[in-house]
Amino acid sequence: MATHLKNLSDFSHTTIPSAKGYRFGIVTAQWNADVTGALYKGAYDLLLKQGANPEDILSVLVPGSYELISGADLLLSKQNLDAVICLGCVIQGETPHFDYICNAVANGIANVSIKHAKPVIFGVLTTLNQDQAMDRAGGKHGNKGDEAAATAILMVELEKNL
Ligand code: RBF
Repeated sequence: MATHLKNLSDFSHTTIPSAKGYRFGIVTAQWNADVTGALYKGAYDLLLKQGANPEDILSVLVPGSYELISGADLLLSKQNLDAVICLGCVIQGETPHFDYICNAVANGIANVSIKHAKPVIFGVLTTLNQDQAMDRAGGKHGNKGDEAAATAILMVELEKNL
């Protein structure tokens, strides 16, 4: 469903389980930091709201969205975590960088998830402009950070139940 029809912070269609006792990593890209800071706040607050302990949330920064891949890989290699949430914002510019970065990050995050057999969540906004990004970072379309954190909890719950 297109995000203009779906509020990213509306979970009325599903039940988000408790996150108590689960350990999460959050990797946040510093490019477009006003947007990614809002994504981080959304993700962190949702984990706490669902019962996660603050000491069970390990937060790190990386320079840009491209580095979310190695950031997530490092976290899962060096820490005992149940899931990693990757947060970034790639805004279309005048160069082909947008396509390269978006494709690399999407594929890279999927590969890290498969390598470690752990959920690695794609909480990356890919927008045409800053307004579209702000609309999805706590604006009129909700917060992609909330949605990424809810997805992480749901995937950890799935893994625990198998
Ligand atoms: N990183 C982002 O997270 N969002 C962006 O919109 C973004 N745009 C970029 C545009 C250009 C022209 C370049 C060179 C980099 C950009 N990056 C962006 C940074 C990228 O993810 C990575 O950190 C750097 O390319 C590493 O040198």
